[in-house]
Amino acid sequence: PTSKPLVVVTRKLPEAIETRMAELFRVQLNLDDHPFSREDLAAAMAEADVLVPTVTDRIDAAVLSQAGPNLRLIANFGTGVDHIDVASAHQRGITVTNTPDVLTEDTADMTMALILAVPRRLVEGERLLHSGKWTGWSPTHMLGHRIWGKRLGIVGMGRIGQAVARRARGFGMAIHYHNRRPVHADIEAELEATYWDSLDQMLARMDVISIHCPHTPATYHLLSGRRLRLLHPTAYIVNTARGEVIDENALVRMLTNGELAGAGLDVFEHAPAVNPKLLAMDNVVAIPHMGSATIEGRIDMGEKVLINIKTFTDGHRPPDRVLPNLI
Ligand code: 8YV
Repeated sequence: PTSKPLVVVTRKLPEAIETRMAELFRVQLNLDDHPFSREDLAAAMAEADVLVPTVTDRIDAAVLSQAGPNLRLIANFGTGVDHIDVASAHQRGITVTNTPDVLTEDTADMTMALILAVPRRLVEGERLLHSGKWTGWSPTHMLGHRIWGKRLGIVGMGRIGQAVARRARGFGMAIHYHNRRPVHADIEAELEATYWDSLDQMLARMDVISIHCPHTPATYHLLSGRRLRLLHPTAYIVNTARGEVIDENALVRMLTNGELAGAGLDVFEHAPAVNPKLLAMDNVVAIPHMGSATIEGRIDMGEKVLINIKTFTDGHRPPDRVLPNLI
């Protein structure tokens, strides 16, 4: 038989996944986990049969133009593919796959943690205790806002949005959502969710907004300055999707001016750069893209990558193909 395909992996993956990958394929691993430069990426593209990138690799048309004749599959380690020019890849006959489903529940958990943490001032309280300045309980000390009985507006009711809705219902929130289309009537009934065709109208009526749409040309700055101003000054905003969906400068301005109650952010428009103003605000909880960061989840993601590569290199259609017209 012909020699095994060469799989180039751009970041360090869980040990068990790398071991299995090395059994199945010829591999070029990144054992010290250095982020790939544009040159590293171009070299990998030129050599590989299969590339396994992550969200930290920008695979645009210029990088894709460096692809060698053997590159047939980009098996992304992650669900979001906004860092990959899927249409250009497709034109070059390169298949793209991702790792959906396995990180839905973990990301929804982290979202719920932020939905609780910001209104209830969890991190602020922890900082106070650590500072040694706590002088004891008082009836009016460190009061936050309850989330029970409040309206949660979900922007993007896909897998993660629905998983957040399920959790939020358990916490007594009323579920509202905006999506390109309403979800299936059974799901709407199960979640007692209210569909808003108009994002603007929904924003004006919510207590908490949580972002769960992908970043695409259509959702870039979907939460523009104009739309953010539709929110109540008492509203909170949470983003575990992609930083680019919110106009971050407008968000910072509004938080600074007290036009919003607070924000819980896992993602940033210019990550890993984070606007220092966000870090200085007590009513902002900012974490470094940890939404899906569980040991179990990373192994599940790696297994998905393995299955996608194996089915593809065996000549079959991989389960998690990303088609350009679906983005
Ligand atoms: C991953 C993510 O950590 O899957 C995604 O879209 O944003 C993260 O959960 C990252 O993408 C890995 O490439």
